[in-house]
Amino acid sequence: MSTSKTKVVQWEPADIKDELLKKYPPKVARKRAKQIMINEATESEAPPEIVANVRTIPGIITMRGCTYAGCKGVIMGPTRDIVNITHGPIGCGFYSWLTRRNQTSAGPDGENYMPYCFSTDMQDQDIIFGGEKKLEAAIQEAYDLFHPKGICIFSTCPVGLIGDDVHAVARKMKAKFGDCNVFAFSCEGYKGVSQSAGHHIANNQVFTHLVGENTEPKEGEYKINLLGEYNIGGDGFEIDRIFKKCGITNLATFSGNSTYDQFASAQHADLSCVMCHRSINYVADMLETKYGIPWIKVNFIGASSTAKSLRKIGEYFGDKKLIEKIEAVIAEELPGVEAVAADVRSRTEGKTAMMFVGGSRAHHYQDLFNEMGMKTISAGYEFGHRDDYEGRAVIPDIKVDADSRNIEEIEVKADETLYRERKSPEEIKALEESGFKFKHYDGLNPDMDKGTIIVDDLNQYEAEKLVELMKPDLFCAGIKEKYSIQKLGVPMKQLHSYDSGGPYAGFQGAINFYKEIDRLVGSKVWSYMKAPWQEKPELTATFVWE
Ligand code: CFM
Repeated sequence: MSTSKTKVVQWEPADIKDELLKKYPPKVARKRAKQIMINEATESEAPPEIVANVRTIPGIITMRGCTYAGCKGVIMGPTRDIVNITHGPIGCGFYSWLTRRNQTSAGPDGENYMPYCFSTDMQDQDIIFGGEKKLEAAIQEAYDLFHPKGICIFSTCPVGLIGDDVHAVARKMKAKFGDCNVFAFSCEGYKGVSQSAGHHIANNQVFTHLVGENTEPKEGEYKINLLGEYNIGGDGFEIDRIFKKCGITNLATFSGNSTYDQFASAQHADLSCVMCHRSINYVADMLETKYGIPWIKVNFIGASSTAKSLRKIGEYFGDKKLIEKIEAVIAEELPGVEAVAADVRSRTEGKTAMMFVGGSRAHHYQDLFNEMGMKTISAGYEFGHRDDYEGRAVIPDIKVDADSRNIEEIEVKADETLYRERKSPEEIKALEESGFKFKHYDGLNPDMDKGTIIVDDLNQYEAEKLVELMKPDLFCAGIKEKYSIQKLGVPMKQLHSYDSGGPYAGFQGAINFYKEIDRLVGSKVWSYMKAPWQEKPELTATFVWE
């Protein structure tokens, strides 16, 4: 494998696809071919169909995580004042303990259980005789020690296999305590094809057991909820700083730096702003159906996207005072960001990046790279669905398979007492006629150039092959990919945990990002490195027959 950084220009996208598939047995190649596409989408044409959100082929080293990770780690993990108990062997709890860099502020009450790792630590005998008693004891112990507002129970794979009824235990304990909301999640790791199923399971339960509980009205002007922002590396702090400056009241973030009460009060907001639609768009729909809160898509990754999203919020409320304030904030913040962008651009212009992250960042981060003059030549999601690639309009055409049917869709209807119309149908219509889009997001494909390579559920082998063939100046993914990519001589940036950096959202975040990427793509250190097997590529061995 070459570590030279010269670009290989002779590769056509179709050749690259063939190269990626060449090593596979025919059946595997046929399956993967439907998840590797040469982008043909343009803004005017419908993007071609991609196969997404299907099981990873056994034997392939996927980048994906499990359903438990999506439920416990992603959605519920960032809420500080709920005790999250993993019901299962200790490894699941341990490896989901503070590994996602979702930051939190302990708040004035200091009620913060995030530094703790709660687990029932199941042993062989619990698997054989059942773990419900142990779970009950763990819930009791957590209650006695902390008296939290809420306790959540997360099922790991063995719990589903042996059939412990976690929901019955939760109901029993909730009734016993009277002042602590206990509920459980059937989020066994194998439950869905990826962590995406875990998001859905978590959000359904939060919506059923928590949202709407606090009926006391909330103070503040221009009340919104921010859905799908998880405060990785402090992103949520930066977004909240900007909201505050604009005079926008963010009642509840789902779920970065959130509290029990934020979820419980979310129905008081007048607008839901959806950041990572992959993990939560159905909650925005449910909030609208049940409480009458309209929703819009926002993106605070990238300075221009941040400005655009703020303006969209201003337009929705339609209040002159807010619109002027937002313009003043943009006028104050943007020039500083643009100055840094212009400076780094002199070095980063024309450089290339690849991005294989989760279910929304592989799209959102392209805005930041565009601002630096960098091109994304290949990208994809680990667990995105077709709408994340092709846009929300394809949702009615998405085939429901056995795996997606496995994840409950909850039915909601307008709440008799809490439903309140935020805008009249005429007001909504007038906004839409002026080009304002509710409930809408575009996919990744139409935003990428023709001929770029889009790969769903990229795996270890394909990642290395892509890097070897296309030699990007930067590769973005997660910790599992980091070192193998660096060993190929290419700088690697983690876009899940941000390595140790961040925030990258909002205006200040964009500055952080430009500077860091400038340093990374300007550094030659990885290309000087040779792994031992690159110097002596072959190990020889012989069979000894006796
Ligand atoms: Fe949404 Fe996320 Fe993402 Fe996601 Fe994630 Fe994450 Fe992600 Mo890692 S909720 S889909 S499950 S933006 S943990 S904060 S970085 S894969 S792209």
